[in-house]
Amino acid sequence: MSADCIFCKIINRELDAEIVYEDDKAVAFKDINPAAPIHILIVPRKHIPTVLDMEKSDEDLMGHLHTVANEIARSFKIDKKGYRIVINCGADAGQIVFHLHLHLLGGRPLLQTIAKGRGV
Ligand code: DGP
Repeated sequence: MSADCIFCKIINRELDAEIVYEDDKAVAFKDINPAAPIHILIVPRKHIPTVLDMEKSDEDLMGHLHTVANEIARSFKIDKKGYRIVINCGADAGQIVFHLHLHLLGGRPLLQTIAKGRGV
């Protein structure tokens, strides 16, 4: 838990968000500024600022976050048509919230670019 982190506050129910999934290791909620019809953020309960800060002991956790993303893709019925999972790391990637998160994007054809943003 980091006192100033908005995602920690969402995890701890101090800030509202539309939570779509949670378990003992992860929480997932709708992005406040969706870039696609389905845009879900999957976050670990553990406060890890960026993917660069993950430790060897976080490897299972990172795998779990991907399993959760796949489960959510199935539940939102975008698994057959396809979806994108994005992790932004640092300023040049456009990371604005420094609590590690996966973006799950789908529900429309996504441009053939690795960039996030309005053009995903
Ligand atoms: P990134 O650029 O990877 O750090 O993306 C952070 C995302 O978090 C961005 O798409 C908008 C979203 N976001 C920021 N603040 C909030 C919030 O308070 N609630 C929710 N649900 N999403 C937020």
